[in-house]
Amino acid sequence: MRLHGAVIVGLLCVVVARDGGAAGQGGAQQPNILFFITDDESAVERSAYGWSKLPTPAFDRVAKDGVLFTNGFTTAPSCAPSRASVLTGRHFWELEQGGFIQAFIPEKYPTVSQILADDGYEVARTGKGWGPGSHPTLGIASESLGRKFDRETIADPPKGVHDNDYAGNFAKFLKTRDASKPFFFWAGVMEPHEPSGPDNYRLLEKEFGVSLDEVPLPPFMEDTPRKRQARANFLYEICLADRHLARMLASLEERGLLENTLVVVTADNGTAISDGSQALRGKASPYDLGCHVPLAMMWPARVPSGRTVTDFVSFADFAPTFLEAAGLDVPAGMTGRSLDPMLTSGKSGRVEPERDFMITGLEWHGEFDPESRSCRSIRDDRYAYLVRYANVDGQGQPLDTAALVMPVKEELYDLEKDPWQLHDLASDPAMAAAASGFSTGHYLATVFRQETGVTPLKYGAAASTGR
Ligand SMILES: [Ca+2]
Repeated sequence: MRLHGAVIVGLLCVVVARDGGAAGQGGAQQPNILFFITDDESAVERSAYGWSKLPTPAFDRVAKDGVLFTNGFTTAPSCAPSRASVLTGRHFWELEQGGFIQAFIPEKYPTVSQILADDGYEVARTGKGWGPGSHPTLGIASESLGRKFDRETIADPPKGVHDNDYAGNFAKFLKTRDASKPFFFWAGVMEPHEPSGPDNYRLLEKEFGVSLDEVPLPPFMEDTPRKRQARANFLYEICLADRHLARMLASLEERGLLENTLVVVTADNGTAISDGSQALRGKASPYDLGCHVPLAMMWPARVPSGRTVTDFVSFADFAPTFLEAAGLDVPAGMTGRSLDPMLTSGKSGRVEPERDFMITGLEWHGEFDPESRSCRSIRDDRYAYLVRYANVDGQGQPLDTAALVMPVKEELYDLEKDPWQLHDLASDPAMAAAASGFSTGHYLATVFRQETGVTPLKYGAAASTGR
């Protein structure tokens, strides 16, 4: 019987240490870690994934000199729970208040940044750290990411673009850091989060050579000049973010630090597509546009380059990866699983066969009754299945606590035929019969229910014990 790797780690309390743990005690040189995370960007926006033609050469370089992940997923399509998973190595549903936006991460959950700092790493950040949170004094705050480097600014930035010179701040950090220590630097780029400047589509063409007619529109969007402009205004900021990444890589190179730095490039959650009734297809939705994010990693000293890996990789896997890379023990409570064996394997394709599915979901994204975005989703190479659950009954009255986990709607998509998840097959009788045979069916009845507390309505019902 196959089990999710995260479950195995959680049950057996596996303690991981590379090279016998010597790296943490002065053996092999501990790597630096640069974690570069943009705000609100789906994987498809990057040309490396084949749909968009947007030039992001720095991201492409990281992929070429390291590994491109084709199935990188945030745990939740929302800023704070997504970032909380990165820091704690847990899925959002394991973090109590940390699973919500505008709440806090309870202090009992150790963060990778604090563990690294305790081991002697210099921890610092620029831009957006963990957040947004409304009660940071009750739990961790952005300060858990060490010293802030935000003073370097860009004079007269384009409209909608923050004036933080992220790359300049990283260079400042490199100049002033204690060179005897390895570092963990969190580059929290606040682009391409909306609002975007209204005329930046002109800059996209002028500076990056992408004209309006080359801007790709998801097929559910109406193709109008105004919407093309809005998309281009947004995409421009991705190019700007990539320019910062290029400068950061150059700064590392100039100082001879690139060789032993683990560089991770990703985005916290998917693209916010403002398209009226279709707005939930991206950010804050359980679809790929909400959860499937760009992901590339390089570490020249240790990770063979030029590979494309199809394993399903979660944001909960980052913290164990960073700790193992540093030769440190992974706390038993971290349910993510280190990517270090995969990174160092030299293999492409599906490296670890058990990484053949992903569970994501959301509790809340600031909406108010009666709207509910609460959902859980499971996705494998072929199918995506999701359940939504309500926070009010049919009369608009709040449900009691027990009822809050009751699913009210399910959706099923065949990604091979319908990659944009536009044609819900959940009510198709033929699909229901076929679904019981696909690999996802197994997980719906076992791991999905165990990990998320939600019983699927149909496809997992036969094998579940009921609730
Ligand atoms: Ca975000």
